[in-house]
Amino acid sequence: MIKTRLCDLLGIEYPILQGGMAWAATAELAAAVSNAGGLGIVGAGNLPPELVRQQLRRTRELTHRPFGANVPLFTEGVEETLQVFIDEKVPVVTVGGGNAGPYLGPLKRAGILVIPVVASVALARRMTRLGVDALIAEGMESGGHIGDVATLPLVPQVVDAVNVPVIAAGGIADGRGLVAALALGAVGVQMGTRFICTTECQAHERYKQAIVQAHDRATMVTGGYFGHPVRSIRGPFVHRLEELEKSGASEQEFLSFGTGALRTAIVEGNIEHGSVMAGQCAGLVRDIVPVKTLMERIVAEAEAIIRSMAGLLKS
Ligand code: TUI
Repeated sequence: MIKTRLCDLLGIEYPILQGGMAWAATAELAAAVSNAGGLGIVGAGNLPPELVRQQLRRTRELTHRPFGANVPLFTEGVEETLQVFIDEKVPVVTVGGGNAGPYLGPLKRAGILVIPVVASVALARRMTRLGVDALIAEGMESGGHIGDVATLPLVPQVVDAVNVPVIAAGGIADGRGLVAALALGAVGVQMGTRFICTTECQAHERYKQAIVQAHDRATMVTGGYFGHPVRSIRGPFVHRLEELEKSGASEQEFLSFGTGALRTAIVEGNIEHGSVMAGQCAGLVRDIVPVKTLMERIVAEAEAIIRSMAGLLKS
């Protein structure tokens, strides 16, 4: 059994969080992850507040265990969404995509555990000074909106810089990734891409298949020129974005082309005209399994690795 202080902090069995992916991280997925001993997280990005409330209530119906909610700070109406988290007494809130500083006070006063996502040591330090409960250090191997430092160097630098528990994210999809994260000083992992390929995830079958069929170099980053780098699986939509970027399109033109594209791919299954956001670990994902099977597999693999590594120590 792998236990870390993250398990005590969050009241969970395994040190595994599920990323709060907009449109993909619904109540069904979050509850399945929490019921399997991890921390399921409802993704509220781009959802109207009433739908967020409904999703949170549905999660509570499906699990009695702790769960979380996530909203990217760059989304419209973020304050309203955070108020719904407070009203619905969500136990844990993760926030990424910017500086969470201005939003921490109300969440903390409501007794919520707040875990910002950071992509740099500087922001990690700033967040810690403001009194966060833990941090997610997310490397640029991740899908969707990313920073520019990879997980392997980012996590230990954040661990060295702060005195709160650090959760590693980006490029992690199996027991090997979990052990690697613990070796870097993290107290647990957050996985997004891997959890899309589960039976409980409501993403369209074509989106899941795009991940299963992806190889090591299947993803690419667009939007870096405009300061909004996003990683997704290569395809017609991403190549059009790349052309727009190269042709010197305005930021407005670029962003309007992308609006709604994630929903188009995840909900409608239109992976030609939609944005198939996924991390570099898509190449490691080979099957679609129930969440419980996946969690047990990851933990068993990690335990076996830790045991076998102990054998490397020769006296
Ligand atoms: O938030 C994410 N990843 C996401 S959110 C998302 S939703 C969406 N995207 C596009 C269109 C519509 C919906 C898809 N992927 N990850 C957390 C994350 N945060 N990654 C990187 C960061 C980050 C980057 C810079 C956090 C803070 C930051 O700080 C800037 C500063 O002020 O220092």
